[in-house]
Amino acid sequence: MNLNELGLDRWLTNQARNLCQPGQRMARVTVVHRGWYTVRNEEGEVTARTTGRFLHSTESTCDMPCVGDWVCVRYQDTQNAATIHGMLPRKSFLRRKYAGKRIEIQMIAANIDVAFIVQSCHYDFNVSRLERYLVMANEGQVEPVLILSKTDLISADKLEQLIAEIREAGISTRIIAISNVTGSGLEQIEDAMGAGKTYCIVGSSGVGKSTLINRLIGHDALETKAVSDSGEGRHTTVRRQLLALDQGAMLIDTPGMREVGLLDASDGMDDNFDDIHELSRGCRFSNCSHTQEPQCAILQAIEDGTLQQVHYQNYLKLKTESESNKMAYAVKRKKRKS
Ligand SMILES: Nc1nc2c(ncn2[C@@H]2O[C@H](COP(=O)(O)OP(=O)(O)OP(=O)(O)O)[C@@H](O)[C@H]2O)c(=O)[nH]1
Ligand SMILES: [Mg+2]
Ligand SMILES: [Zn+2]
Repeated sequence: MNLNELGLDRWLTNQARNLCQPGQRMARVTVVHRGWYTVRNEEGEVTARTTGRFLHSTESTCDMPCVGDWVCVRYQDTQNAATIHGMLPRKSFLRRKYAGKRIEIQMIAANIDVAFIVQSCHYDFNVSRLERYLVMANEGQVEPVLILSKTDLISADKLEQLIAEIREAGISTRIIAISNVTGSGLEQIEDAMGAGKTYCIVGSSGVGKSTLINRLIGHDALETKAVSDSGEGRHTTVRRQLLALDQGAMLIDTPGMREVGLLDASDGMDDNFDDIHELSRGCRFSNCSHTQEPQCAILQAIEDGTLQQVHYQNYLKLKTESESNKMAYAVKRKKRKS
């Protein structure tokens, strides 16, 4: 595979010009291990470690390479190991707040063209959670596509109902309904994928992300495991990994996410909730909190039934969460610096 087939484009090449020193070559991170990386270039994959100087130049976990990143590496004489000296700016990314109490940004993947956001029709389905993923994708300049998996476990009527629920929430994102068991919908996913483009699959544990990749690759490249009836996932996939398909696209498998916490995602919020954003221009007061003010266009729209209450509540919830995490993060970084 040449570097363009690995996803390198003109923008990234221009970035590399200022960054990669003589003797260094470009490579793409395909796996992040604890303390080391697998990187790939036109000749194949090798093990790589960051140099001390590179480590020293990083300020937060976000500055460390993640899967999908492009890095400047120096290959050792033997050609089977390399050192990472620099990292290119990211064209796009997926990131979230770490799960649990930790107030820190966790990178999921970088330089992604499309996020396949997978929810299972069976137990996992949740429109508010879908909206979180959409905010995450919008924030990182990644095009989202929704995948409803395990359609073999529900009736056609039920599937229609789920899709209607998504549309009623004002989500116009493309939806592909699939079954890894019957194979239905898989050709739509194949058609949606282009050579040299990178696709990242995200969603809860047990929804069939790795199974989908195996089906697209045509053999069991990734481990998958049955889930209990209640849908409790087992977190079978434990690392993010970039794989290349024969047809030329690249796919990143990710471990199931329990939480999609938002931290400083205001751009993603505006994009995803553009209906609310648009409506709010009609409020009488420019600083309207849309809770009790007179002549509030949002409250009016809810009353008229043109804006769904749940959609608006979710907006408020995500906005508050994103902003309060942002503040906590800023305080934490300030403390660390001093
Ligand atoms: N009925 C049905 N089962 C499926 C489908 N896709 C996957 N499964 C099953 O669901 C279970 C979980 O699949 P995985 O592919 O391991 O799920 P995952 O999303 O990769 O899970 P994590 O790696 O834990 O994040 C396996 O037993 C699969 O065989 C589907 O379309 N229909
Ligand atoms: Mg998996
Ligand atoms: Zn208002």
